[in-house]
Amino acid sequence: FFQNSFGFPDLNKRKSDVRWSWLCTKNHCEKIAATDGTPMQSLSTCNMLCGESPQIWPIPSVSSKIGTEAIAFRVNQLQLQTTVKESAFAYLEQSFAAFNDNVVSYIKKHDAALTQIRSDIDNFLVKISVVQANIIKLRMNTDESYNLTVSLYGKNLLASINAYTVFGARHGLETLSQLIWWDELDSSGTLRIVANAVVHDKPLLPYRGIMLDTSRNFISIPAIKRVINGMAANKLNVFHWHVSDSQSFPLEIPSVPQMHLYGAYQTDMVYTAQEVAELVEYSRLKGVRIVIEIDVPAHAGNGWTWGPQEGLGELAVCVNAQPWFMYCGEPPCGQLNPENQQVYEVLERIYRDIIQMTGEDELFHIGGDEVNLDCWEQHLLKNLTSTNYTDLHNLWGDFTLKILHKLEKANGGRKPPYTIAWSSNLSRRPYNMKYLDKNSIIIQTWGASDWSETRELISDGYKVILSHVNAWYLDCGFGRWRERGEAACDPYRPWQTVYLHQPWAYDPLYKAHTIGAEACLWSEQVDELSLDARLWPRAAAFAERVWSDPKINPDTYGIAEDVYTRLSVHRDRMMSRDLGVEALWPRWCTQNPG
Ligand code: CP6
Repeated sequence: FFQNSFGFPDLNKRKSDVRWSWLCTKNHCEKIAATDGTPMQSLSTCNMLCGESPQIWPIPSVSSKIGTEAIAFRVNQLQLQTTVKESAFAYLEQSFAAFNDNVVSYIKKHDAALTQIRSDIDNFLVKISVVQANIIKLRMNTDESYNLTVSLYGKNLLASINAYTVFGARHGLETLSQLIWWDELDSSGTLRIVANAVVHDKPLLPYRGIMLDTSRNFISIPAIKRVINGMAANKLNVFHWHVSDSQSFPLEIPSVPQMHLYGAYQTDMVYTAQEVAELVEYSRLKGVRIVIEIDVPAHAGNGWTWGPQEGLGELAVCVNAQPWFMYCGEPPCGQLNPENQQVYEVLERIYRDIIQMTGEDELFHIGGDEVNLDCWEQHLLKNLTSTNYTDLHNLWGDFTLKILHKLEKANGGRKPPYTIAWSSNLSRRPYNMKYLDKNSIIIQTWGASDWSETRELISDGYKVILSHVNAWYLDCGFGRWRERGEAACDPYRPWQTVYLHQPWAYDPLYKAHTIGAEACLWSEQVDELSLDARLWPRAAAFAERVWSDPKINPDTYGIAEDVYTRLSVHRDRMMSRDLGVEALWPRWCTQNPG
């Protein structure tokens, strides 16, 4: 595998191969004829993998041994066997149905595949055992590890998955689906699986998230379901839903209907509480939990403008303030009014409804980023008589303590065990110690990894979720265009940048305090047209980093040879599951594996 200085296969080194014609399936190619007249090779059914084995993504972190013999089978031979009962059984049944759908999606010639009768085996049993069958809700301490073995006993193929929880078992089924492929070289095409495999696998981090912003541009529930499907295919497990911002508030809060009535872009750009509850269940079955963030006190404008009309006074201030860059990170401005007690009452209702929708998850996100103190200074305090604050960070800190109290009330008098807040000036010294309890508040840091922010937090004893802007922000760059308030995708961070970011390499302290990592997609410049391609394959690259954390090899620009092969096969696999995934390179590179 040759690379030139662009980390790309070296075209010159491959010229000699171009004289061959190739017949390619997803996983391998055969040379069939040379342009110089060399006779055609026989095209007999390829019962062995031709040079490559199935490609697992993310790569198993403990060990994997994959055999080379390939067995033809039919979908209707797949059978689930488990002694697990009741709700865990219902979970496994549905995971198995999803697994079955994934396998069916690989079939290219449906007519042929459904009527074909040839199979190398008599049956294909998938045997699943789960130790802790009472756990059907994902938590930070949920064991997601699994062991998978595939073995052939005469004409019986057995895939065994052993896991502690149904969530580990579901990951095992994902891996099993990656040991299966469509073999086009067979006369009418067939599904194949390796006859032998042993995989031991477990994640590096318990929190492996994707954040999606649905405020700047609305993203429909079917599109969000595709995001969840992609997450499941990559063993990611937290969907952080940045549902509202100053631009729009598309979420129905049943006890405060004004929020979406005033805040949604259009009446059909609303997520009903019912739809959200269904999405939470849909996601649970795919091993993903949902964390909804209502960003406050900053990033709040539309949806918060109804106070005066309804007798509650100004809930948000400096909405649409000009010039915007004096008062907020991006237009339109808007920040909650900390002096209006109604703000806290409304927030308590919002929190109660969200906790209900998300099934009382142990994670809760309170936002807290990019507060602009000049907004409060200019648009609020000058009109007030009681300005006891000489340093407005303390006003911000008190606001935060009050909303944390409301959150606790809304959660039945208990603090959510993991309350997440964005890193900000409040999470920096000296304010962090005073306002953010390091035992219950997790800080999601987004400052670049070489900034002092994350390190300072860790040395102050905070647990962190890492979403560093310079690598794991999948939106459009932090360059000169954003600084000018312009929308432009420059610089675009390619999947390699995402893949090579390994913050725990900067400092040994990072590893012990990092409980999660998240790739963030802000939606100023994305809607459903480009959502999939903006996310994939980059979020897949992220997934391998936070599940397996493979070694970074400086000799190959950090990216080992197998990464290209595995990721391009994974891309094809995701595409057959109806996800849009951006191309990695010319198809020629896939068809001419070195
Ligand atoms: N919106 C919100 C944003 C950003 C943040 N919060 C953001 C800031 C800088 C960059 C990208 C996104 N658009 N609510 C920061 C957490 Cl480069």
